[in-house]
Amino acid sequence: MNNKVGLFGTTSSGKTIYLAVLFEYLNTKNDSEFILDFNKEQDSWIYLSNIAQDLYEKKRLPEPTDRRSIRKVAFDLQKQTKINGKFSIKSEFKLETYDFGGETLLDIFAPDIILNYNQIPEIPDENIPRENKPTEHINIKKTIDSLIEESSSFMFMIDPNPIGRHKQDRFIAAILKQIIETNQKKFRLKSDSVIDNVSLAFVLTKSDLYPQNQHTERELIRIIPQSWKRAKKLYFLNERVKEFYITSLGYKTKNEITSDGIKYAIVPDIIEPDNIEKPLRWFKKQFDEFRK
Ligand SMILES: Nc1nc2c(ncn2[C@@H]2O[C@H](COP(=O)(O)OP(=O)(O)OP(=O)(O)O)[C@@H](O)[C@H]2O)c(=O)[nH]1
Ligand SMILES: [Mg+2]
Repeated sequence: MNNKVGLFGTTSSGKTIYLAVLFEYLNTKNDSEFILDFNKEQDSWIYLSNIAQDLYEKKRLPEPTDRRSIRKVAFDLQKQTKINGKFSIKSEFKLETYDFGGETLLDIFAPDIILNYNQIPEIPDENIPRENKPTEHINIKKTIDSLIEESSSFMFMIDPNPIGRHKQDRFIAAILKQIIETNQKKFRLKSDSVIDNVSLAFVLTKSDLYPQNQHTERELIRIIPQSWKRAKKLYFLNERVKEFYITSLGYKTKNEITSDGIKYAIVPDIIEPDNIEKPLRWFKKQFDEFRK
């Protein structure tokens, strides 16, 4: 089992904020289990530190991730251990994930949307604002295909309050379908066989919106019934599918609604994320177990 994690979620599910908050949290929290190391991944560092700075200092939410952008976000997660009174640092695993614009993913995976990936407009390089420029020009669909092919773990960011509920379920179900087909092909499995070497973390985001109601599994069955069934009952080992709930911005977040009914967060003075390390700890356990 390799340690590449694919991160997916529909637009506005909280992918970018999660990555930026995780970055800040792991860099500043001394009691955290993990230490971040960006050895050779300078671009990821620049990308995340800019978003984190906007969020923590200017209290500004990130813009929706650009349609044409796929940002590789890669870092080492290391662990500090104390042996005979001496601290030493050991690399635990390398996490390589991607920050996609959820709109782009919808274009590719949600069939009712008119635009398909061939039609994503190519915008001349000089018209892309500098700060939004992808680090490299890549074929988005191909990149997603190879991410699915190469990853052993997937993190699905599930919005409790999605812009379109059916769309979110269909979208996650479509990605799961591709994960299933890719792995069945790769390991020459029969079409009804269970895939035993893929881990799936379903992460219910924005738990500050429903602080009283943390029956995560029940919520997932309600919000993404098709996807949950496909993951939990049909194609994957039960112990390799797990649900989490997190808040990146924290329980003190106030939320407002725009005139067209879209909920958005007011960045609180103090950002106190909850549970954001849990999926990572679980992935680490999965990698360790598989190595044995
Ligand atoms: N209440 C609350 N709202 C959140 C939280 N995280 C994200 N949001 C809200 O969700 C919106 C989208 O978050 P992003 O991280 O930009 O979402 P994304 O998945 O990167 O979206 P795309 O880039 O469009 O695919 C934010 O503008 C916030 O209003 C959270 O922890 N709590
Ligand atoms: Mg984003």
